[in-house]
Amino acid sequence: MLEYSMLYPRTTKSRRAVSMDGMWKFHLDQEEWGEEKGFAEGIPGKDLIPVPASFQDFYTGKEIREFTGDVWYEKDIFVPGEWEGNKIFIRFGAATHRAVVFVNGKEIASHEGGFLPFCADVTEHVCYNAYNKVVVKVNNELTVTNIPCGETITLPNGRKMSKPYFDFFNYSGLQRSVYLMSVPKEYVFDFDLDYKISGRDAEINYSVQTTGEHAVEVELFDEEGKQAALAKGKSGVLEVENAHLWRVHKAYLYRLVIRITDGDRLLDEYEQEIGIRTVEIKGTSILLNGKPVYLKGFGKHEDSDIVGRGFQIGVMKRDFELMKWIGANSFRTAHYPYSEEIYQMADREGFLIIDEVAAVGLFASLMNFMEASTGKETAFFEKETTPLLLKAHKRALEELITRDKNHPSVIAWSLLNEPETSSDAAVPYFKEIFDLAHELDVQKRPRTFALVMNSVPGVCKCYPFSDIIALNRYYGWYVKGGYEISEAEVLFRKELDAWKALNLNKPFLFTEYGADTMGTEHKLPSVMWSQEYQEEYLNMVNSVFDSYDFIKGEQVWNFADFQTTEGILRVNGNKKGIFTRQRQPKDGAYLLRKRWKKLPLDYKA
Ligand code: GCB
Repeated sequence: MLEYSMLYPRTTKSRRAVSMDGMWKFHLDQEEWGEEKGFAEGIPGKDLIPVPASFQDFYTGKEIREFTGDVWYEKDIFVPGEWEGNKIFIRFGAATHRAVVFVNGKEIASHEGGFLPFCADVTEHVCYNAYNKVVVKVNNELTVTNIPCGETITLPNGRKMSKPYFDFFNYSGLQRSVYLMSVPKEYVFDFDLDYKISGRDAEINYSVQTTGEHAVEVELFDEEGKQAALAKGKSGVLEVENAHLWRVHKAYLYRLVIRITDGDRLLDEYEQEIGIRTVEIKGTSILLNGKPVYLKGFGKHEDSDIVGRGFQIGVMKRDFELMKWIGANSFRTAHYPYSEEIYQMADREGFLIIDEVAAVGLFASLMNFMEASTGKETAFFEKETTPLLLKAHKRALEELITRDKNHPSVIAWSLLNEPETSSDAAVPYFKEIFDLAHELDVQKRPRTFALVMNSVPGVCKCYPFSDIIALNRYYGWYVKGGYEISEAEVLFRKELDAWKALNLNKPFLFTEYGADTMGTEHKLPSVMWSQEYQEEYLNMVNSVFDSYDFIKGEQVWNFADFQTTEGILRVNGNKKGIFTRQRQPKDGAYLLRKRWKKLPLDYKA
């Protein structure tokens, strides 16, 4: 069991959550002497930086943008006297990729993994009714023993540099909100929900974990604020008559209130919006509330100008408006768990999420997606360090499922992106990961992983683990692009025919396909990188999708242009966006809009 609660921080009758977002003191530890120089007690300099944000794109010096190593953050926080007697936590939405937290000079907590929350229990270390110094050391080095995978090299000038095994910039820092929290000694730690729909009614099987033994009650309110169900006990059933189901683009959210009581006394209260819906795979269908859905949408990134991967509430709003405009109903959180606020918004807007853990770069190559296109085979899982990677991966998966399991929008778990799947050593690794996801999720949501170009029938040893077969394919871009596109189509269909021949009786989904396109480039006749070519490419793949009944969804790569490491393959970033990085449409957006507005939700049912 996790040692701290993953519940989203909220102020309720019994809890307080105070935002620590804003300007923090900031210092890059170029000399690597932070510990020795006592930064834990206070960092040097006067530089201030916003939290949440990636630190990289604010400054004008390249050595800051490319900095690899430890960066230090500091903030003084006032802890109210009336909180004494409660548990006091500092909760980080994420610290990329690892962090150590110090309070008043003392090391309190550390966390590995850059895209999931953690809490530092500071109860015994703060001074009440006084300011307390919070210092955080954040490290952004990439390794092959943690996810996402990559390397850290040292240049001849002595500077370290990140070499990601993945195609997005290694943005880092305190990229999500930080909260100071007060919760009662006996508090709601976690809860699970599972749904059963029978006719017009629904049953919610629940179980609540608390840190004590007092009585628990659970109450459900509808959108009008009327009580819809009430149950007592740490586990039980909420019976909801005439249940309003959570549906695609027609989300109905109930408010679940969990209380711990001691007679008439309220010990703790926690609440969260939930949606009643079921998810199931039957044959080649993805069923939501028993009805088939066809997924239309995107692989995304958390990425925008200036703040990098930092959570930006305005960018989130714009992204949802664009996704609605274009007729999308789903997205994959490529290639890491996103900020919690994005899942809350998807719950509200009725979007379907394939929730991905940060297991990307599990392929021995600096550009896995490129080398895999050439058919290169590697044995990533045969390294001596693989057991360490597996441990970190399992831990991240546990945190992910614990954090996100109660979002109605989350309909599937993506457990890896483009791993190596051709060696025997991959198989036991996959088994552990897939079994763990099943064990942790009471709803037993479908599990998947995104298959790289060379993971094809006859080569891939791991697709049998997937409940949904998710393909990342670039016929017409990395394979036979431009004037050779007609051959790309032939090869594409040939591969799909080979999958079809296997008769897997499972849904297939395209989790990636796309063509780099400069938002500024028009060319008649088309050339690769022009907007005209993106349209030609999309028309080709769409006609392939329409020819196979077992393909139950299309998520184009990518929603928007995004930053990557510089290099000869990328023009200041990956340009496969249907929208620019500034969230304006390229021509392909209008093409997809026309298609997606027309395709019914139960397309190919
Ligand atoms: C992929 C990767 C994604 C890349 C994309 C591309 O297969 O999963 O991270 O950005 O290809 O554009 O090459």
